[in-house]
Amino acid sequence: MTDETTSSEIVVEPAPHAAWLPDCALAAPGRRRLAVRVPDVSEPRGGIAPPGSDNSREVVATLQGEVEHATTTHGGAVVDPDASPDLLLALSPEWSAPDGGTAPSGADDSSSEFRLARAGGRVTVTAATATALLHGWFHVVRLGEAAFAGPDADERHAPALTLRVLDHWDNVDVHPVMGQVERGYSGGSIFYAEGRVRDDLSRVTTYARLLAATGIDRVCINNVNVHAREARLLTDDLPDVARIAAALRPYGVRAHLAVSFAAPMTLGGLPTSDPLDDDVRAWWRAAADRVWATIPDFGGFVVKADSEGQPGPFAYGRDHADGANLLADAVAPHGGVVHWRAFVYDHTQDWRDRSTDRARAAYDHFAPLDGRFAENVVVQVKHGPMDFQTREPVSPVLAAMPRTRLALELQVTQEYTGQQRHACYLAPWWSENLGFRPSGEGDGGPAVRDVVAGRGPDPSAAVATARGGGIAAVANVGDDRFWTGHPLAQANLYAFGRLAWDPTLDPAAILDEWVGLTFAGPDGTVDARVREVLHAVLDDSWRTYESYTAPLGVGFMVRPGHHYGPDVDGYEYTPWGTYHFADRDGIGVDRTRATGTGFTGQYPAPWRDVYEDLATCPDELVLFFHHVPYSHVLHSGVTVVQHVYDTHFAGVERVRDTVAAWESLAGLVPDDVDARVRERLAEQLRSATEWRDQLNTYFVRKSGVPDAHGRTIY
Ligand code: GCW
Repeated sequence: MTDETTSSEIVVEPAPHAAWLPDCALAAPGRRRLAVRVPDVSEPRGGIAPPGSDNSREVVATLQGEVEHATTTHGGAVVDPDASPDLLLALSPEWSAPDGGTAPSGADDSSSEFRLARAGGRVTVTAATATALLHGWFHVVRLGEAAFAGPDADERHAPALTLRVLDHWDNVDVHPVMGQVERGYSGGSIFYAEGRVRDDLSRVTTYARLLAATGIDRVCINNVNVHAREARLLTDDLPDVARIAAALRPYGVRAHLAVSFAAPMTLGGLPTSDPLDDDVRAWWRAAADRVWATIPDFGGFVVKADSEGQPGPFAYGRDHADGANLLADAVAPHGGVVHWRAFVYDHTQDWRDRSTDRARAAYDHFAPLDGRFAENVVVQVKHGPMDFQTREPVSPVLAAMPRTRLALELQVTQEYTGQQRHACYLAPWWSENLGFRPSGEGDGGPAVRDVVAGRGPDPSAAVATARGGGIAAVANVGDDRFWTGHPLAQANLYAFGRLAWDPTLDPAAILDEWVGLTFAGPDGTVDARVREVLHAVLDDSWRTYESYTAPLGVGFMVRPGHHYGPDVDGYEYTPWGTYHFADRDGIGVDRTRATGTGFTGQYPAPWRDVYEDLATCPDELVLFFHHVPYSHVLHSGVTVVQHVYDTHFAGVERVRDTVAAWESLAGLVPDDVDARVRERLAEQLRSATEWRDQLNTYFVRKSGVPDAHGRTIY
């Protein structure tokens, strides 16, 4: 604001949307008698407790504020803990979880555990740490009346996954191509504006509150593509990073930073970033010491190295274990963790070369390194071998490194799934990935959700003790009033948090919770029609999106660069390694051992054989693994080309049904939400129609095979 600004020019921004924590959602506990019992809290290190023992006054104060707010809003009261409250929230540092022994760096799930006991309609939540107690409070909020109804109970709740992280691809400076938030579809960054950390970070605290209500407790605050400006967050801008950490802290959320492997040179002036160089090691140690001196509860570093132009250990003839262990050594004295991404591949591939297969890259680089990573390194693996596509097989890396802490990486931001213009509820897709069993679907062996919890096939003792590497996801949040651009994309953020806490949850049940909270009326309940329509709109929306975009697991076919909308050959003759190889006879990528790239051989049995053989390869992945004629008959009984026509026509009809279903809610949902969703649905219908027509036209022209039903194709 300048001196000349007059009051008439002051623009009052509407408050951010309440998402899943509108006041109405607090009705059940808010109209009761609530109490918080807190022992004397010692305050080591200026009020910030060391990692794993976060009984800080700050989180306790947050909890007291939450309880106060709920009761003031809904007519209940905060009472003395000894006055028989309806809900007692008791912080009890000596209360320990049954399996609460010692855990190495980054493994703090026992400190996240809470107990919920109900006796005669009175509820007591007990936890050893303030953050766990806060999670217990939000658990009660989520249950609503059901928390107090029902038979007596005594339950323990702990997250299945120790490390639950959201990665923000936010830039400090607006990047000339990628903008303020890389692959962001929700406006600007909540952390940065005008080339620096925002002065007003109150929205970051509101964000932390939303995350705490889902169970997320770690956030990486900058893009893994670390540009020159962003690199300085590690050094010059540390005081500003500390302000962000302080804004997250009241809700028990810890900050992490993405760092550049070249930092010893670009920031430190050293002649090298060689991970085995003594000066480089000393530089990183000093950098980490400074970070933790400034932010004692800092979480750790995230690294994208030797990938898409980011610097890494390959420049020095070193491997990724050398690189990761360099940083691990620096953060270890502080209990820090290093998330090292396995997204390493050659992005300057020759499209003429059919022997190089991008899908193979992560396994080829990382599987041989199993057992060499330090215990505070988490290797973060994208769920699929390519790149967050609508459909891919599960990455074979997740089945290949039993002696390494592995994290599953998901993408909440909808880069390839409609960019928050299309309604696409991703929990069913994530759930499929989490439930995939490397040793075969039928055998009841460990699933991916077990692998990342340190309970995969034959984990090493170190991995089991650390309870694996957990889960991470690229966030979909910005400074948009609805947080996520499309108001219904909030459901994805909510669902990610809930699946990170309990990966066995049913996606439809998670959606039901989200609807119950987000659309709660004044009495805390939701109109049955609203509930029904939101399920109709979202439950199968990922499959609907799949049906009108790239078919049968082949992937991409998007506009290069921004990745929105159809462009079948957009990437076909580029260096990015994402091809479909369509010709007049057929389409798909031959990744078999017999005649193709051999990628199927990266899977353990039975998958290596299931995928290898056309007779057993699942339809939805057939073009990922095989190059087949258009006339190839799928297990579903139709040919590949007819499948393309059928699904694309049907997909657009389903979007039309979605629009009609949503419009039937007029007057039952808030006007601003309604208006924004309608605008997005109109674009989804336009875009789905464009996808249908381009895909169908491409296939009919390439193959010469007409649609069996004679529908319009151009
Ligand atoms: O999907 C690709 C994105 C890049 C991103 C990269 C990654 C941050 O198109 O924008 O870069 O993945 O995951 O590192």
